[in-house]
Amino acid sequence: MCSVRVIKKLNIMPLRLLFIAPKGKKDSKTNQKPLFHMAIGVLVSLTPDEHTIEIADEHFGDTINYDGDYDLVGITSRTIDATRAYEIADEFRRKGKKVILGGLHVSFNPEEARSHADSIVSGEAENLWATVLEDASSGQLKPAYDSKDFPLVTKIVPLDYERIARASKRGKVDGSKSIPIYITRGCPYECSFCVTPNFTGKLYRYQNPEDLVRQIETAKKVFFKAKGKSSKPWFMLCDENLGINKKKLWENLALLKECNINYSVFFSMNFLEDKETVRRLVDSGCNMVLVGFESIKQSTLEAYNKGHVNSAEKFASVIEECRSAGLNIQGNFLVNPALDTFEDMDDLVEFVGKNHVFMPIFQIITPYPGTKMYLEYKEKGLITDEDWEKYNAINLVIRSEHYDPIAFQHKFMTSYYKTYSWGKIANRVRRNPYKFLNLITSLAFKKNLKEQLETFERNHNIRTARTP
Ligand code: B12
Ligand code: SF4
Repeated sequence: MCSVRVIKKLNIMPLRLLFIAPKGKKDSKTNQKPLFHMAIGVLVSLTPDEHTIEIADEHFGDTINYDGDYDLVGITSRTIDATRAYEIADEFRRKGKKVILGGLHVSFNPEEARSHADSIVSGEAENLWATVLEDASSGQLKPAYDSKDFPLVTKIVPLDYERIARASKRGKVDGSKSIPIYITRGCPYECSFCVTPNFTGKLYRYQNPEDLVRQIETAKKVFFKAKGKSSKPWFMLCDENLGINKKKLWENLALLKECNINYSVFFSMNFLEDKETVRRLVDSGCNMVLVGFESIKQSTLEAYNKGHVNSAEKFASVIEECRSAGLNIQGNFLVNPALDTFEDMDDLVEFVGKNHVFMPIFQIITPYPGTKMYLEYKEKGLITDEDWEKYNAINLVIRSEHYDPIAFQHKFMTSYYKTYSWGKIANRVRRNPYKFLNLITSLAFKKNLKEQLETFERNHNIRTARTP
């Protein structure tokens, strides 16, 4: 066994690798972006030391050096960024460089991606990346790798923050910019609009406690510098749903408390009904929880297979209890032309205003490839547009039977913008904990939404008198 390992090792030629996080033209401008793309962080951490790595992240405006001396260019893809990923891949290939495409979008669209790359990776990289690198260094890169052909991913690879910092162009940040980390992967629920059930969802996995604390301490050392009020680092927990197992959750919250950080996290609503969990979240440094409310109508929640996770009738009281405990709830709401009327959108604006929901996000339902919804809509011919640039959840890409599509989208955008009226921002800041955070995020969203709405109205020749 030992000799096999030695032979394999001898075969490895050190590679110069470039990892790219592309940014689609219609990807959001908000500053709620973590310091690096988690897929790239994982790839860096999986790569054996003999290879050298550079990272280019377009979300931070990094330029891409198409003439750089790279042996292999790895590009990640989410649907919203896929078209741009292909553009970059094509340009590198014109220059004679080897390109490998991976990530959520190409995992579910390998045929589409094939003409843009030398190799396509479908699924999670943890158990296949070493093989890909060995093949690449011996000139035997295969056209496709699928995680299904490798052992199931059951463990979380700790992130190598020191190496990520060396390879990336990001310097140290204060507590107003988030450093990504995750404690768990997966979520056992099966909401029809979500990619997770068909990707990481099947097996819920955890970090080792020692790895978690060590990573946070290293991340602080390489990425954080204290400045004035933001004297604590802010971590974005990129877990899909941290709350699944209460016992483990509480253990992890105790570890986070030891680390003395602020953090935000994705959580489903049902777990926030437990007051002790909320208390422990706050106590461990959580300043905001991103919750997919999706809809304030139970019938719509049922239609998304989320009725057993969310109880619309409890929303208002849970928000109020979290607020009293010192926790902001960021709400994500989906609007669907098949399930929601204009009056429902008015009710939603009223609900968000009345409950002072922190940093509300409205999205038009979007059937992302990889979801149950995508397969269903595709089969029924309900998808009207597969220009992936438009999959930013503020465009209507499905058929709208009851409303004119432009009128529906305009109603959506004006409703969304109304949740950032001056009056609602003032109430939000007055009522919620972390007032400064409420103010700056609201102002950033308001500016962004105003630009998007004005562009939409200009493009569609819509005139309105509006003063929210
Ligand atoms: C954290 C998170 C966010 C954060 C941080 C995003 C960021 N830039 O990192 C915030 C809140 C900002 C965010 C925003 C958005 N998000 Co989001 N987000 C997530 C979440 C919960 C976790 C993402 C994560 O960190 N994953 C961990 C990494 C390691 O996983 P990974 O990227 O899949 O990478 C693995 C493999 O794919 C593979 N791989 C990936 N790239 C490559 C490349 C190569 C070369 C190789 C070999 C392998 C490989 O290996 C990796 C390790 O196994 C996911 C849920 C999910 N299931 O992924 C949703 C998710 C990714 N988000 C989603 C969406 C829709 C969005 C938004 C468009 C929402 C909006 N309207 O604004 C924006 C888009 C912003 C953007 N460009 O990323 C969708 C994407 C669907 C799709 N098909 O693209 C997801 C899947 C949720 C869902 N609804 O199903 N998001
Ligand atoms: S609870 Fe959240 S992460 Fe889990 S399947 Fe539903 S939307 Fe996806």
